[in-house]
Amino acid sequence: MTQFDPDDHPHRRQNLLNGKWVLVSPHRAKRPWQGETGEAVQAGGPAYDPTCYLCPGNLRTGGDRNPDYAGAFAFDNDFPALMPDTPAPQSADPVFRMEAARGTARVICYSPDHSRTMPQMSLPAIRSLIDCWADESAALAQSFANVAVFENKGAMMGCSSPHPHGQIWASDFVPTEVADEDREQAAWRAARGSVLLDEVATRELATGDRVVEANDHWLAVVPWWAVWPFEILLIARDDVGRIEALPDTARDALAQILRAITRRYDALFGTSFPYSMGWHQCPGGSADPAAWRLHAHFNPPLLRSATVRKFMVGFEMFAESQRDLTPETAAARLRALEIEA
Ligand code: H2U
Ligand code: ZN
Repeated sequence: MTQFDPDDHPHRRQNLLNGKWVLVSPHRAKRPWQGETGEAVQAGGPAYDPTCYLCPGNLRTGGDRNPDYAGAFAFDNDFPALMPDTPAPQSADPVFRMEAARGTARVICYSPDHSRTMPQMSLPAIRSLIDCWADESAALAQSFANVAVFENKGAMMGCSSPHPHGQIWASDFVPTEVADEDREQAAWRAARGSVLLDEVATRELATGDRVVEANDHWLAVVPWWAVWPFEILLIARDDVGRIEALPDTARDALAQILRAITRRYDALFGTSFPYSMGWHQCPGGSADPAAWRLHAHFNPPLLRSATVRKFMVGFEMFAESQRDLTPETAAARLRALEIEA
């Protein structure tokens, strides 16, 4: 029997944040690199688009007019998935289970500039977005158990407009992914007495194998358990569980690392890199708020070029997530790119 080699032999890794496993099949990544290039999506174009629903001064589909905003700007989604005053369903059937779902949805324009996505925004402009996230998160937490801050970027990820924007869905229930992470982080602290993501950060910094970017307040890694080819986990190094708890210094450092991460992404395949990004923060009614560490997930679909994406089908859909490229190789490729600081 030959000795186990993580770069060659199929193995499984566990995501300690949600308990799920991923199958890593690294030998498959050794098949020849085709260097395939498709039609890359380039950012840019005019700073103002008179037909855009999100540009300053324009009319939205719901009939409201956007103000002449200067920094980040948040408004109530004209087509919210959740509403605060929905009646509760009545169902006692154990087969057809349902429960009430109430909440609210907001849209955040990242900047008045239609043409710039995060990697092209200035650091003060990204800081304005971070402050907007924090203010929205604090205000919505007054009324709702969970505040989900996220961004769909690029048409490939279902983003509906090139104008840089994200969303917030606040709910009176704790959604599945957050509930899983709440359970697993609480269980880790109960068993080991430490904060799970603090342990992860310490180890990742020590080995460096999966580190993409780091500063005094943040660490960006392709996590040990990454499912998407170039997935990134952005971990707060301060002991904070929520966005609004971030001190000024951590917010400035966050602007810096967000820009660096997204610049690396754009540089990887020479395209405006699509992803879905979401923050995870301690929900109301958490099993153990002290076990939480604020973090963001970047789940990008691209695998080999600006157009060749990873499909979560077949084995991934019916059995378990699977990847060919190891997280270590993905991190090394992202790290090796030349970007402007
Ligand atoms: P996505 O690009 O991630 O779909 O986000 C855009 C959101 O903006 C979407 O939820 C809302 C859509 O409902 N929207 C408005 O609320 N008003 C508009 O005029 C356009 C889009
Ligand atoms: Zn616009």
